[in-house]
Amino acid sequence: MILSLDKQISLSTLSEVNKYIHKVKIGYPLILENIAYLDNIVKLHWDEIIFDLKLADIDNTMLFIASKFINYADSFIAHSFIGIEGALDKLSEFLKNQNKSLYLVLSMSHKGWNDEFYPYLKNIAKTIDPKGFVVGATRPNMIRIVRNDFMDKIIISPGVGAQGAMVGDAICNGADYEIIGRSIYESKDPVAETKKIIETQEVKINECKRTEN
Ligand code: BMP
Repeated sequence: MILSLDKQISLSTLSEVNKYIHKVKIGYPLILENIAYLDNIVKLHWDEIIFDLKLADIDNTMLFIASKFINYADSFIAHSFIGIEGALDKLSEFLKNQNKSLYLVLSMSHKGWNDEFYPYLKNIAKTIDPKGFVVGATRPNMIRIVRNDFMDKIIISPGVGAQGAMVGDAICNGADYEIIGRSIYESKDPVAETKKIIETQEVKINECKRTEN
């Protein structure tokens, strides 16, 4: 699981949650709420800190933004639709030189996203060859398609819980990680909720493995 931390929670709660979840995704809501909080996050024990800045601009601007957070981040998320030349080519090269990774958005979780563009995005993704992709958990069919097209890439999947996708479904369809935010940080007891989600995920994954065999 990846914790999507779009809102500050107490550091004691976060460090408890961090015992169960080892990857965190940070985006503009948290950065704008309290940029100093980032210093506390990096002190915890994460396997990966993903900066979800949805980079979608010309190369110069994206490099400027990514540079600001380079010391906090292991990886960054960018939109793929911006194309290669003068945009993703330079971002990808810059992140490689900094030993950081890149995820590209291939399919979003909200209703209005149009997957008719997927063949175009897929070609960009093939050329850029990032670490992985963001594919919405609300679109199990797209997860299966992306998994089939990119067997060796990491798929991270938001949209679980608050947006309606069921815990475990994205994994059963081929995602590597489910991204969960509000269901955890807005719950009365984020630690208990985290444990509950992990248990549900395990049951679901075992169930779908059994059905596959
Ligand atoms: P939540 O579990 O609270 O719905 O949070 C989901 C997170 O994933 C949010 O940070 C959101 O911006 C992000 N996200 C998403 O919901 N759908 C996408 O297609 C891509 C995202 O990055």
